[in-house]
Amino acid sequence: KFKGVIFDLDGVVTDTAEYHFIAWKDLADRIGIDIDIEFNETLKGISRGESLERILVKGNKQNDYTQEEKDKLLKIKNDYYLTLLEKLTPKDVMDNIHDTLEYLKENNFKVALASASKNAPLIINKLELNEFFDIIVDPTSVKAGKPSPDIFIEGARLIGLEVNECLGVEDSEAGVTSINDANMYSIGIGSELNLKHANIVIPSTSALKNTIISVVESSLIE
Ligand code: G16
Ligand code: MG
Repeated sequence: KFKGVIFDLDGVVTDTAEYHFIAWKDLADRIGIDIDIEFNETLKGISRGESLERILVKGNKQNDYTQEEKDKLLKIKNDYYLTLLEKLTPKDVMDNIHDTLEYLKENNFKVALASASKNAPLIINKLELNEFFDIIVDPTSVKAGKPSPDIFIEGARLIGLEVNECLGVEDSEAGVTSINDANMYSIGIGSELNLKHANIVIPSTSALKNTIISVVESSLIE
């Protein structure tokens, strides 16, 4: 039944969350807003523009900036983030992801990337994973970001599959909601506590390949 897998990027393929945090923290400091690592959790899977809105709300400064000023702030954040990405190498691919992608390729699964990040093509390049992805969804091509299902639905469309033929892999609460509302089978990576709405939760990517194999096999005998 399952013929495709649609991956989230940050927190699943590689851990860029820390780099996002360093860059957001620097920006927030500049405008006198204090953010901590716990607050950063709520930004996972959330687009760049929406993340800034949430930071401004946190500092009660949501009405202090024009769109033009916000665009400048977003550029400062992204420029810093890009310098941090320079350090990224294939060693930064998360545990078991390479094996999983190789398995999917050998078994003719379609594979898509559904990341909120506009930097996703650059990151996949630096990780040297291009050959494994049939498509990378352009997050600006869909109406609404995660938790809306749009990006996963678009991923399925671009690889030519029905949503119920796809598995989605996510580490964020918003992302799992996005997969579920796209009517796909969701695999959550992380804590049961945050991801209890996923069809199956595994604590880390280490068991991803075997989890995918067992989900695919049990769908065949149903
Ligand atoms: C990632 C991160 C988010 C980030 C978003 C946009 O989402 O988890 O924290 O805000 O991308 O990134 P950029 O500023 O590079 O466009 P995902 O969907 O890969 O988890
Ligand atoms: Mg993520």
